[in-house]
Amino acid sequence: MHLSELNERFGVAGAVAFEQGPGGFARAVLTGAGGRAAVLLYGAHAMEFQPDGHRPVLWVSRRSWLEAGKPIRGGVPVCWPWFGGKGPVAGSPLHGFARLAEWTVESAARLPDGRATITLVLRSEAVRVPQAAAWWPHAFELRYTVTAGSDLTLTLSTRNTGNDPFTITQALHTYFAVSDVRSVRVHGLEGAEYIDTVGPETLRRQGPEPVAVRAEIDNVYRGHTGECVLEDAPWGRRIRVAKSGSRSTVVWNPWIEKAARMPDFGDDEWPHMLCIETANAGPDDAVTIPPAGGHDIQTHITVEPM
Ligand code: TA6
Repeated sequence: MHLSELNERFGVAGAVAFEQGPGGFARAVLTGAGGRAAVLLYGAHAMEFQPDGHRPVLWVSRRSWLEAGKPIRGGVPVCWPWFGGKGPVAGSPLHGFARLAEWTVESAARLPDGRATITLVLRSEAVRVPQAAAWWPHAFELRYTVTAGSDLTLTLSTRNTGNDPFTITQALHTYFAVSDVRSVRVHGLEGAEYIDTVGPETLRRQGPEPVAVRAEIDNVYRGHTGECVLEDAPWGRRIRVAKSGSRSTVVWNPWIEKAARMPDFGDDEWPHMLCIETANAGPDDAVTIPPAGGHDIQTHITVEPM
């Protein structure tokens, strides 16, 4: 749908507007009371969130691909119907295909509390990602609601519209902008069991201290349903990451060598981001959805001064 038609059908004066975004992708700009956000229709990819009076909250690589069919490095990738490289067949894309698909707008509004909201939809019959139906021969309907004000709420609803159950893993793979990843701490994971996926997968347990980053980190905290707090003292802010419908949290920073190996990640960018991902990363927390059943996963991001 062209931008003019999107604005005519779904635009909300002062709250929701559609414009051409990076890479030429159509994007919705949400202007709520207390903050703004931007989300591409491509991949339902949230690219920006900025509460009034704060620095940008999401990070996007300056080297990110911005082409249909390629993943965007940064923002909030919607990882579905599988997390990581656990696709059903060899060669299926990392973190699933929902982030590679063109979503459509279902509704947009200004809420009574002043937040701006948009709901995007992806139905199995409308997926134009080559081979998606071969990777994932199930009928489904996804709804993704982005609501922005001084906080940001992202909700991914999966519905099984077919006749057989299917099992998903998933993540809202949020890339947070930080002053310097070596100076931040992540609270809320103390004592949690996690799989360290750097090198051979190793089961470990977080001590009583908050998570600090001193090297490449790629931890899948299992059975974790609570809130994380990203404390960024140099920038004088705390970012709260609350969630629901998620039983794992992933913390990732590629550090020096891995960043240098990634063509869509600037060699000098690794100190400025940290992923805290609201996930069901599997296999212990994979979600089986029966016909006509559904599952919602939500992340709720708020920023406060330290
Ligand atoms: O969530 C961590 C991770 O699986 C890392 O191992 C790394 O591969 C990263 O995701 C890549 O995520 P992206 O969404 O940028 O493709």
